[in-house]
Amino acid sequence: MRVYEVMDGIKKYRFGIPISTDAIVLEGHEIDNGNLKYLTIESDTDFKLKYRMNEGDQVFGLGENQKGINKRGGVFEAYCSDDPIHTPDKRSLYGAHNFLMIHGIQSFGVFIDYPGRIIFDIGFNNKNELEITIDDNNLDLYIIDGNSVREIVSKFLKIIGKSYVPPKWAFGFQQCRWSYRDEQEVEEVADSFIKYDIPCDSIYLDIDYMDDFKDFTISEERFPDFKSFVRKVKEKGFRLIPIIDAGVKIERDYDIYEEGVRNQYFCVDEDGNSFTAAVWPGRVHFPDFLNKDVRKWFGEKYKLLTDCGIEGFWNDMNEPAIFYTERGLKEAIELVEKSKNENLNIYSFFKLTDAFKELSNNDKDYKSFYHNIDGKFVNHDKVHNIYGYNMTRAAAEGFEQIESNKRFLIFSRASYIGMHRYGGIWTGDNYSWWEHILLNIKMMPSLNMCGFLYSGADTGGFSGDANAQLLIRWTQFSLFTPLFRNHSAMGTRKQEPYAFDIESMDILRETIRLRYALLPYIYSEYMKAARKHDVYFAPLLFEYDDKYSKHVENQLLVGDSLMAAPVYEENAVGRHVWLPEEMLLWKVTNYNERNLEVIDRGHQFIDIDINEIPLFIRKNKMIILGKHANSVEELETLEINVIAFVDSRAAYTYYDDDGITYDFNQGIYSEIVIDIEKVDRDYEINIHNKGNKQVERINFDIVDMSGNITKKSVKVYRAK
Ligand code: MIG
Repeated sequence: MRVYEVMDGIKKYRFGIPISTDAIVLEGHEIDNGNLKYLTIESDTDFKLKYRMNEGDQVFGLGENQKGINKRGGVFEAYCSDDPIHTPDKRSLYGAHNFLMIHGIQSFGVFIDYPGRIIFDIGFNNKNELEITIDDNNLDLYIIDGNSVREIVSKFLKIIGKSYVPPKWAFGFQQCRWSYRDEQEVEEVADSFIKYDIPCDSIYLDIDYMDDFKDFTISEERFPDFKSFVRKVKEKGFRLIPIIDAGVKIERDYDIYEEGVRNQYFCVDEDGNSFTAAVWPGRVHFPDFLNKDVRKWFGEKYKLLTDCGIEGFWNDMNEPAIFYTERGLKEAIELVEKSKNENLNIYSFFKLTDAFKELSNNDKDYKSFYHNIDGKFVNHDKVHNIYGYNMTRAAAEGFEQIESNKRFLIFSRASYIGMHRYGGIWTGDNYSWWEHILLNIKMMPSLNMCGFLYSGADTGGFSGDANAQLLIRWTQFSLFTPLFRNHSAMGTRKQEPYAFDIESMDILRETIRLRYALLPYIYSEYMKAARKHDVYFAPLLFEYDDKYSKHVENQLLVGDSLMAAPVYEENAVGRHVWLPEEMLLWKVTNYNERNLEVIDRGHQFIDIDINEIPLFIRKNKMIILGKHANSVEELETLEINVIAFVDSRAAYTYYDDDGITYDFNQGIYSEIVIDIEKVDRDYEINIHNKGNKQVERINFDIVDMSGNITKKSVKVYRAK
């Protein structure tokens, strides 16, 4: 074992010869002291880390996973899985995010940088034991010290590098469905948003836009003149976002397939032949994204679509998902033949049905192919968790070649820490279940702790049928998530915001309008988090250390000023909220109205009708509000509004930039610092406009502890 100091308070322990994942951006230097303090490590051919948890210790992190924000009591497996049924017993979902924190008598963070399978037993087998097990002993272990979870997270976010930043329009509302199949269907969606006057920035193209599910092709039958169509839809105010799948169809004369074979760009089987599996198009090969030449080749292919005016993509099926392989199918069919005319009993019958259920995403298949990493052949199973990561990296590196200073929208289904620098993620195939709103709420801060800021769930649920109430409540939460997208599966009930009754549509319109009105705040908070190694969503305990705040899992801090307490239960007329201090409650039905109410510290039951969105503004904080528009680019921010809850003094830094380039990395952005101080019975307002943003006027609603509202309007002068 070799020990490195990565930065102050972070040590890396290197076991064996790990495969590089590029999760970490800081090298560090080797040191002598290998003291692992309170951890026990057993390592010869495999690896086991043990920690005896104290009573009351909490465990946070692990990104995209089931269960609570506090992971104690659970067992989890890092192995990117295409499993569309997210029931609480599932040990892995699409991402592998191996960072966790213990919060208790001793607080510290652990990151296991290892791209294969890892088991995290967090007091499942033995309630006080944390056990991390790997069937290998080549890995890097990072231990992160800090006095609070917030400090540990922020140190961790420093060593993994800054988050991906999407274009600002990607913070608008987005509409997806599997599938809007052809020009006519896409236009119908666009026209409906226009007709019903509901803001929306993008419409998605799922697999049916392709010709026979072939990556980087377009069905001529359904989209006869794609380029003009992209332009036409854009003129109506929408961007089209096509899907890209990991598997490349095996078909003679399909150029991507031919080039891949010719250059040996695909993963190979035991015999060195391109590995064959079946997904959408039937038989496919998998590009070997772990090979940088392959990344370059595949990344450049996105140009075929960007040349048609496309500015955003989603990368799917990149765990990679496998429907079946010939090996598996052959074995299953043989079993069917053998079972013909048999008197099947409980064992033989289940063996038969399991043979088919286990065809997809089978471990045997994942162990049967190889990557070429710098000339060395590595079994897929050992690097499974960085496959989707590198597909998305290929896309991001491609965009850099295509137009280096332009931000593209890109997000992925599979991921690993490190990928957050290249793109966002969505949380995969959830259901139209109320339980999945709550899961969505709990997952967001965990994802943020692992670096994934640009993320969100399929709002309204992917599988299953949503009713209007579920979609409304879900949208009322998703309006806070950076990726704000309604998506549903083939065969399910229509789920666009206008697909239900008029009253529900009116509520959804107001909800989406609130998102656009709040965008100055949402974008400002996102960008500050991305630039300063911080989170956007946090559990209450990041800011409050009273005994209840430590355990709240259904309220979240959104940026620095807001607390969200969404309704996630069917037919609820309100909900319980824990308030660690007085807060200003703004129940929004229409964001132009200011029905503001001070709520005392303590346990409160808040009435919340179906058309009400509760926003809690923290004490001595403020939010920035513009006016909605039907797309992000049309937002007007010459005049902005501030709602502030001021006991003594509140300050806010309102960040903005051009939203389309990376110029902010060169210091080209604006910050307006707003400072409100209570002086006698009045307020003194100071506005410091740094940078070149044009804001001419700020209108204030300042609320004091007794709920009295003071209105002010201040002219803003440009920076000299
Ligand atoms: O096996 O492209 O998660 O969002 O609509 C399903 C079709 C494949 C899975 C994605 C989902 C997408 C669907 N895809």
